[in-house]
Amino acid sequence: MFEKLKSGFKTFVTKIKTKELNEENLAEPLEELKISLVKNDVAYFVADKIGDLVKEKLLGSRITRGSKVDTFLKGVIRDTIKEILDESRPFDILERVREKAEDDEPYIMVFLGVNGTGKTTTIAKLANYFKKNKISSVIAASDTFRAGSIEQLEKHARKVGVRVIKHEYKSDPSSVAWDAIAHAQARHVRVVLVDTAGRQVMDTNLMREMKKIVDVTEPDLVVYVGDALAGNDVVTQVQKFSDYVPINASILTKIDADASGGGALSVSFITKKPIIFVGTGQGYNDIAPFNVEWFLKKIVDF
Ligand SMILES: Nc1nc2c(ncn2[C@@H]2O[C@H](COP(=O)(O)OP(=O)(O)OP(=O)(O)O)[C@@H](O)[C@H]2O)c(=O)[nH]1
Ligand SMILES: [Mg+2]
Repeated sequence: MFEKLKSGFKTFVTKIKTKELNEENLAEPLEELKISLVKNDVAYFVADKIGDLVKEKLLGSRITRGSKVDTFLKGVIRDTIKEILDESRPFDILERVREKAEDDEPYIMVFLGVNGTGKTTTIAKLANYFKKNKISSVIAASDTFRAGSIEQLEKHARKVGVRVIKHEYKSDPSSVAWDAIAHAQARHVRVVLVDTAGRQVMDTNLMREMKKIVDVTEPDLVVYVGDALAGNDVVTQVQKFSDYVPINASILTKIDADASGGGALSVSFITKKPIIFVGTGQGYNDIAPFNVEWFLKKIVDF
């Protein structure tokens, strides 16, 4: 995962051999770096921003005599990525859940996204993750739209060992979510995970339905689930979904199959909201909390 993004940074570092850096000798390597970022799903203006930050940092400091050029360059890249991912946005889901639990209220999460991004699988993974952390959860089968969705969700839930609250197909997804919340409140279940149907932005009926789910449930967290393989499109999708509901966080799935890796940078920078988890495979344990150090290890560790 992320090999291509890493190789773009690596090429940049190997290209620069001198300690005497100036506008002139940086121009070409920087241009190449930007091109490689854009080719690997970093949105154009985010790539530009990265280029500017790297340049500013390189020109603004001197490489001391004893230090190696490549170590210095890697440090600059790390600092730049940290700035783009904005470390001021760390997010600890377990802590948030525990805070609500102190008031004996469930932590409500609604998962949204276009078709097939991995919402239902991610919910099963998170139910499993909470279970491992001794936190109870219940899932609302609020995708009452797609044929087979409820059975698919029940199958996952059975394997993970969590309860699903469901109604009939075609019933109102908000009312399913509402029942799941009532269930959680009555039984002191700590998290409600609301599965919703995949939808396209052009489908205004489904988009309005989504808004209703969020209005009715008043979730603690609205999570956009994006498929890393969709690259730059994920950014466009999140932005369009945000026209209807406030998105508080993202989860990027299928990063195990994503050699480019730029999506994470773009989504985080453009939404100004944290990426809280990444999906790393199809199994229930294939989910990892996303944080800056973890990401840096993948892309600047060469
Ligand atoms: N490799 C890989 N596959 C994943 C990951 N997450 C989900 N998938 C696969 O993606 C496919 C779609 O997953 P679903 O969870 O059904 O997606 P969805 O968003 O609920 O789909 P709809 O409800 O139809 O919109 C399944 O085959 C999953 O196994 C991941 O992190 N890595
Ligand atoms: Mg689904």
